[in-house]
Order: sequence, then C-alpha cells, then structure tokens
Amino acid sequence: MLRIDIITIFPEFFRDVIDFGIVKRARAAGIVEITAHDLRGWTTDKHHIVDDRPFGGGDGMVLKPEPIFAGVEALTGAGRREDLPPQTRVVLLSPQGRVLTQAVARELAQPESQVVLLCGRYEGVDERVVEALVTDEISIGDYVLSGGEAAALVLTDAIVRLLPGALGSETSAVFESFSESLLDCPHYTRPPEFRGMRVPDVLLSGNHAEIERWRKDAALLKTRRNRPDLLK
Ligand code: 9D3
Repeated sequence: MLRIDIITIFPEFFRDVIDFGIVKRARAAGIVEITAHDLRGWTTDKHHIVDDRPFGGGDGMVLKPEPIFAGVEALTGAGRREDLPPQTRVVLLSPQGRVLTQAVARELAQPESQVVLLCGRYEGVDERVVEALVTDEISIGDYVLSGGEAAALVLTDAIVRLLPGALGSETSAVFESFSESLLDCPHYTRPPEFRGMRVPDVLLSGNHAEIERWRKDAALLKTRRNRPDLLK
C-alpha cells in the first residue's frame, strides 16, 4: 500500500475531495492511504505559529522550519533526507519546483512506499527545508496559485490512478505513451444530431478502418491547434 501524508495548514481542504471517484475506490481497496495533517499540530508554542517574517526584509511571511521538520520526522522516522527510509519521498509543492509530468507521477506511484507532500503557503518555505529534508521540489505549471494545496491534490490524483488496481481495464502502457505524444481525438455520443450539430458521418458508418484513420487525423489536427509543442 502507498501512503500519502499531506502536511498543510488547511487539512479540511483535502477531506472531502479525496472521498470521490478513483481515489475513493483506491482507498477503499487498500491500494492507498491518504491522510491530511495539520502543520499546526507540530508547533510547540501557545499560539501554534507556523510562519514568520523573512530575514532580509520584504513582503509576506515564510513557513518556519521547526514544525515542518517535526512533522516529517513524526511521519517518516527521519528528520533529514539522508536518514529517510529508501522508499520514502518528501515532496515540496512550490513554484520553484521542476514541472510535474506523467513521468514524475509514475516515479512517485510506487505501491510499497510513502510520499509526504508539503504544501507551501505565503511567500514560501524556509529554504533549509529544501536543503535538508525535501527529496523532490515540484510545481504543477507556470501559473500562480495561492498555495501548495491545490497542487497537492493534482499530484495525488495523478499518482493514485497509476497504482496497480486503481483503475479498471481502461489503463494500459500503450494508451499512456500515446496520451503523452498526441492529444486525444474528439468523442461523440448520442444523439447523432443535437441542436443542428451533426456527429461526423464516418463515426456512424461502421467502417472501422476509416474510423481509425479519422481519429488519428482529428487527433493530429487538435494537437497542431492546441499543443503544437507536442509535435516538435
Ligand atoms: C512573487 C513570487 N511568487 C513566486 C513565483 C510568489 C508566490 C506565488 C505563489 C509564492 C507562493 C505561491 C504559492 N504557490 C504554490 O505554493 C505552488 C504552486 C504555484 O503557485 N504554481 C504552480 N505550482 C505550484 S506548487 C505550489
């Protein structure tokens, strides 16, 4: 079983979302265990303070190192990267990370392992967390989020659906490699005409060779229009 432990100042952000669809099924099947932990639970001061002002000045606040180190130590048994068990990854979701791809998700989707997700907030996280604790610093793309929580949900979903047994029969290595090289072709279902819009005749023809050709063509056209970078 893969264990995903999420460290966040907003644990409630996760509690409902992980209870739907593929992730819910995978949890019920014992394929993955997902727990959201409140970072404040590892503070030792009366007011449960998790952030402080940046050295050197500037706007915003920075997440303090102490509760993060304490949390990772409590969850993994190790307070620094060198001491982590071999199958344990500590992932910081941050705008400064390498960008999440299907290959990164596949790296993290190991059945007998532990992934700790650290969700940054405010201006960021004390860099000593990155220097001494984090094994992977990951961004989900070039746009600005309010914090790491939404990114942690994206990463969790991408990982869980790759675990053996999490999906039905629709998964296969062939399908996945295709999905990374070209966008999917358009899909249609009934009715054959809706508000004057017709489903392409070829899809109703029953000619499977022609349908295959149409789908390859349509996928190529869509990729050229929406993701020309995939064709280079
Ligand atoms: C002023 C510089 N900004 C850094 C690029 C400030 C800043 C923006 C957003 C600091 C923190 C954040 C919060 N974002 C995340 O924690 C985050 C994130 C993201 O914003 N985009 C894509 N992936 C991720 S993963 C975590």
